Amino acid sequence: MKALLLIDIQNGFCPGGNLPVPDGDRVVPVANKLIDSGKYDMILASQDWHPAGHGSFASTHPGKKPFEMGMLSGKPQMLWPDHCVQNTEDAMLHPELNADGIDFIQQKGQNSTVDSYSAFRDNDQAALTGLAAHLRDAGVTQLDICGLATDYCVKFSALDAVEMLPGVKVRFIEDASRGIDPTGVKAAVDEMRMRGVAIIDSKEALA
Ligand code: VGL
Ligand code: ZN
Repeated sequence: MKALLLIDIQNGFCPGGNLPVPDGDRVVPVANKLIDSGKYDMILASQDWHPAGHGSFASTHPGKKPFEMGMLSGKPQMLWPDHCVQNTEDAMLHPELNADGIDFIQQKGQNSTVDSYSAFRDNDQAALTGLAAHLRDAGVTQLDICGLATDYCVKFSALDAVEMLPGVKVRFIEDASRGIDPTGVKAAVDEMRMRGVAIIDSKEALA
C-alpha cells in the first residue's frame, strides 16, 4: 500500500503568497505528475490552516517583525508573516495542483497557542492530527513525502512519519519540494537521511 503525502502546496507558500518559498510553485507540475502516475494507492495533502491572529504570526507579538524569534506558550518560536489564514485565498491549495486526484486533506495549525509544522502533530507533540492513525488503518507500507517547505513542514512531517509509523518506508522526493532557506534545506535533508528517510527524486518515485 503506497501513499503520497503532499505538504502545504498552498498559495501562501508560492510566489505571490504571504510566506513565499523561492520557486515554490515549481513543485506543482512535479506533484501533478506523481498524482497522475498511478503509482500510488492513496494520495493525501496537508493544508496549513491558521485562525486569524495565530500565535506564530509576528503581527500577534507587538514590536516583532517576521522572521525574528519570539516566544509562544513559553517556547522559542520563529515568527512568520500572517499566512494561510482559514478560508482565505492564501490558504487554498495551488490552483494548478490536481486536487481531483487527492483522496484526503489533513488540515493543521488551527490551535493559536502552538505551531504545527508536521502534518502529524503540533510542535509540542501534545496533540495529534489523526493522520498517523489514518495511514495505519489504511495499511500504508510506503509513504512518499514532498512539498513546501523542505526545511519546516516537509522535514517535520517526514521525521514524525518515521517515528510514528514504525515499519513504514518513508521517502522524501527532493525535486518535488522547495525550502525557505538554502542552509536550512541542506541541514533538513541531512537530518532526514540520518533518521532513516530515503532521499529520492521524482524519477525514482515514478520508476
Ligand atoms: C510552514 C512556516 C510556517 C511550512 C508553515 O509549510 O513549511 N512554514 N507555517
Ligand atoms: Zn504556518
